Amino acid sequence: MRTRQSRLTASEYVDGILAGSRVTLARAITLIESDLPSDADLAAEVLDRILPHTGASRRIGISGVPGSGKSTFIDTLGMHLIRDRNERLAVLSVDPSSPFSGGSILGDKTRMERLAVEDHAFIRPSPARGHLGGVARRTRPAMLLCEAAGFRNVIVETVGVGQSETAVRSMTDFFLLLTIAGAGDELQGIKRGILEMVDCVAVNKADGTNKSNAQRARAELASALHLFPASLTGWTPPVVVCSALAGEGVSQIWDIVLAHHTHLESGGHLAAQRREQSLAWMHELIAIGLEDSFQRHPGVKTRFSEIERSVRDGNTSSFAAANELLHLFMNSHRPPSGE
Ligand SMILES: Nc1nc2c(ncn2[C@@H]2O[C@H](COP(=O)(O)OP(=O)(O)OP(=O)(O)O)[C@@H](O)[C@H]2O)c(=O)[nH]1
Ligand SMILES: [Mg+2]
Repeated sequence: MRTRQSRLTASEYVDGILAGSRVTLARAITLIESDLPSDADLAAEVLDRILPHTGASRRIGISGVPGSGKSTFIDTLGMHLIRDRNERLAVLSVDPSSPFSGGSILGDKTRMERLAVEDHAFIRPSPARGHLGGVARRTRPAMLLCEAAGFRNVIVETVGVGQSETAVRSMTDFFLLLTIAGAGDELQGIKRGILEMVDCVAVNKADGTNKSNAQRARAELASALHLFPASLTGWTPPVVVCSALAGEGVSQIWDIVLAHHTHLESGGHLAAQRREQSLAWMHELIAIGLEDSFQRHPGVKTRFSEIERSVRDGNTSSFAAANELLHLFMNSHRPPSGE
């Protein structure tokens, strides 16, 4: 584990990141992921100072159910970007499973074998550990650090469960859903809510005997998406097939990413969307901060399990219970002048 002495100063973090040092970048991400209250100020200062150097990258979210091929896809895409397009990319893998399994179900680095050893790629798992708002608190700042370190493309991978998708969607410019052809109903297993926020859907594993299934799934998804109201920016999400394993269709998907970026920029939507996202981020951080100090509040802590039990046993209404706890919390947070 990292020792206290090894902590850098804010300037050392900032200079290292801006100079493109991967080591400093990795350490800065560790700093912002820290739960230690003593790290919070330093983390905030580093973030503040690198902020003017962010914003130049394409921010891409990729989601899909476990096994849909996200890691394989990112590996193939990343290699294509590095080799054929002279790009550099950072990959942040959000793993909402970590609080429960104690490990990673993303198997992040292992399935990005080629990318993991590339100098022009930076791969980092982003634990969503326990906390609600792990993405807001850890992944989004990590993305900004990667941008400041000069990565012009940041890919945020999230497994298609829970709330992490919405959180990732709200920090990226382009949201790709990777899916696979199932047996029969292609819409099964894809939550409608996700289809409403995609910029592109790719049916992966369109290879071998699965090719025609994938084509059929593509057609079904395309007609389903057709029924959705047009997006505010006027972008129609394309539905395509690809094979991450065979490397087919991946370059075309990157062309879609670029076309979308141009589309957003030309209409002034990119800046507007990012401004809205920044604002939403602030709101979320406030909510998380409040929740956090509520949970840490000594008075609340003392009463919490007792009140929970009382609600479970039917002796106290949820309403009264919440009120009591909130009052406990707020009474010690009143401004000095009082009411
Ligand atoms: N045939 C075929 N298999 C693929 C393709 N892409 C991925 N796979 C296989 O599908 C399995 C899952 O791939 P991953 O890339 O690990 O999928 P993932 O979405 O990252 O999975 P999680 O991280 O567990 O959510 C692996 O065995 C891959 O080799 C593809 O295009 N065609
Ligand atoms: Mg994966």
